[in-house]
Amino acid sequence: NGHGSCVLWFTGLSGSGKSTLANAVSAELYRRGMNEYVLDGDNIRHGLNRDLGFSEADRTENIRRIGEVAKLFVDSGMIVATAFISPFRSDRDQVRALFEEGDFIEVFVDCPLAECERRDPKQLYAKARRGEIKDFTGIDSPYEPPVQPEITIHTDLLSVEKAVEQIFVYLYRKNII
Ligand code: GGZ
Repeated sequence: NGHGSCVLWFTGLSGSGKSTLANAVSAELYRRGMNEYVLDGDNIRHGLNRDLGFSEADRTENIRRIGEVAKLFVDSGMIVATAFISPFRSDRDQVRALFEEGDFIEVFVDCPLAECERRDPKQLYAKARRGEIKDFTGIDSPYEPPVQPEITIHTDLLSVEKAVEQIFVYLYRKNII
């Protein structure tokens, strides 16, 4: 769009590293004096979207609203990083359609389920396996990986620093920063 704003749309399983990466990229952008912001569960699911749960319909509405908010940020000239599972390909494609070509950058945070489950920082996978949480992504709710993401990050193989570098290489190459 010529003024260096875009959305970095991180998608991947719970525990794959979306929030960690979104926050690390955002911190580096800030360090370089750029206008950046992170949308994640903390500031969206606890606020604007606190009426939504994890049914298929609620996830779709969650992503739709986040897409609209991300668009407002991009219109205002910011680089916005979003960190949501966004498990459904059609939902992500509908968000993509809100943006000009090149402004929507889908970042697939590709980490094997087994590794996410091994990390399990909040013990949510363990709860899902015991049936204490229903419709948990990767266990009894689907995750549809992107077909042609702009960026794929293998967080089981890369340090956070290397992953951030990979994203910055992309942003440079596309003249966004
Ligand atoms: C997936 C769930 C669920 C279910 C609660 N399925 O690891 P977390 O805790 O911090 O990240 C997960 C977060 C997912 O919310 P999103 O808004 O990203 O999901 S979506 O894009 O699908 O709408 C997890 C927690 O919420 N969580 N229940 N059933 N994740």
